[in-house]
Amino acid sequence: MRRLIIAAALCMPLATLAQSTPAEYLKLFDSNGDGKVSEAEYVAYMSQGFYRMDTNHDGVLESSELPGGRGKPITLKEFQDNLCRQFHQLDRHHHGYLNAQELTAPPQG
Ligand SMILES: [Ca+2]
Ligand SMILES: [Ca+2]
Repeated sequence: MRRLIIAAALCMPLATLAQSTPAEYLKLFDSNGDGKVSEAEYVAYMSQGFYRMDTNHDGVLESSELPGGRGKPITLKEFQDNLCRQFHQLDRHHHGYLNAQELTAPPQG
């Protein structure tokens, strides 16, 4: 649970939500332009936050690289596993893709 909170804190791209429409937001993720977001696209986009914070590029966010300089180290694999779980939570219709509405829906507990 704690790890999910950390992952959420790392998801800086969400901040762009405030100044763009759901359709514009979806385009940030939709690298193949088919109008929907696959799991791979979701993970690739959200992983940018990890890469930005991994200042020594070793594939692990150490405590010193985490917000506030504290917390449990997290590997890229753990981070992306969390993103996959988030993707499936957002994919309400379970068709393997997110539309703009699903992508921008508030997370369910
Ligand atoms: Ca796509
Ligand atoms: Ca690192």
